Amino acid sequence: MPVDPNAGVEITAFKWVPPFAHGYVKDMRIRWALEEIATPYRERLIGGIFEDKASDYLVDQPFGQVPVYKAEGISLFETGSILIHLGEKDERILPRDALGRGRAISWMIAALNSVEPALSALMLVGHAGAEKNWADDAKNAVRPFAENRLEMLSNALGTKDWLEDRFTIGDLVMVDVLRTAPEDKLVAAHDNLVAYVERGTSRPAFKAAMTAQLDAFARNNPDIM
Ligand SMILES: N[C@@H](CCC(=O)N[C@@H](CS)C(=O)NCC(=O)O)C(=O)O
Repeated sequence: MPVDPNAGVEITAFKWVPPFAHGYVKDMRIRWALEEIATPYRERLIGGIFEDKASDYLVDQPFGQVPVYKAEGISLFETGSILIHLGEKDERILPRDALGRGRAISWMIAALNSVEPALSALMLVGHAGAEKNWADDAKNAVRPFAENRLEMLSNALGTKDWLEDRFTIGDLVMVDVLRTAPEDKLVAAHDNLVAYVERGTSRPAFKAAMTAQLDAFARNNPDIM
């Protein structure tokens, strides 16, 4: 279990988020990667998701978001950038050969840039449009876009265990994106994607990361857990 208050690596996370977000805040992706490479880290917990962020935090993360990663005099924001950095340190999550490395990064960017936006659009319409008369029209407009992305992803994965020939940061982010899909029937329409998410979230490193995020909320919000 690599959470260690004396560790040289620091990541930021929120002290509090609404219960529906427990286990889904994006520091999960960094916790998961650090577990995969057995690297201890300490947590720096910042104000809750709806609180104003201290202006000094904006130096570390210009948008006031989590996570931020700090170690060895380096401060990084954006999960994708942090994951490449960690991958460069440890081949367990990023192959050393140029092709393998490039393909893993391609898949990670595909997860962040091609798949997640389609799912986020649907989720945002769902939240913003709750009980509004335009919500169904908006969802109907956005949903085929998300469905198409998942269909193409399912075809690319085929019968493989992982997107390439082994687990990489590309799978780590893709699995995390898919498990947060806003509507059950989206991923569930593809047996291979369901199995892929199950495969990823069954990894001991994912489970340890989940435990660590939930523990941090429980420790800091004992009254509302
Ligand atoms: N593109 C950023 C997104 C990070 C992100 O969305 N963080 C959320 C928590 S899951 C956050 O901090 N939300 C609060 C906000 O945007 O003000 C990354 O990948 O690091």
